[in-house]
Amino acid sequence: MNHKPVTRILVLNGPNLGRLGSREPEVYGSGNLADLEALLVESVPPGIEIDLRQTNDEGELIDWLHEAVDSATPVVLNPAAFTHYSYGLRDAAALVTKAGLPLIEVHISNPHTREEFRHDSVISGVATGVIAGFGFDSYRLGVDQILRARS
Ligand code: DHK
Repeated sequence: MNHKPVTRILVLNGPNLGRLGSREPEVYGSGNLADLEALLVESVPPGIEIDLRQTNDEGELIDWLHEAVDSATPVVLNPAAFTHYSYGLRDAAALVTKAGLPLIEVHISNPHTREEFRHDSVISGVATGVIAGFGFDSYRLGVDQILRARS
């Protein structure tokens, strides 16, 4: 396991999550990424940095997971649509957890109540845990769990 003290948490967001606030608000709520960042920053104790990022690019998301490994930084990951088919992202997520770092998969909605193609996650099998269906609180619960579990 990795015993570096937690000072920063990477909160990584996949495709189309940059449109939060205007994208299907009945599913994803009315808050945008800046609102999510503010919620998380205010929920963590002093000395913990929330490093929230979003990309529509699979390769960039994979690079950020490599960066998490190299810097021993825990991850909260909303893979968005990549959840359902990206084996490249899965392999990168496995690098994080095999390095002994937590990687919490989160979803704003509960994909199991939605279309069939959303029922499968190729990420869950290599994640530390999965939180879905609680809106932005899914992220907050993920961050809380990383902080509770730190040694
Ligand atoms: C976000 C997406 O963009 C979808 O592709 C996933 C996930 C669900 C969410 O609920 O956060 O299917």
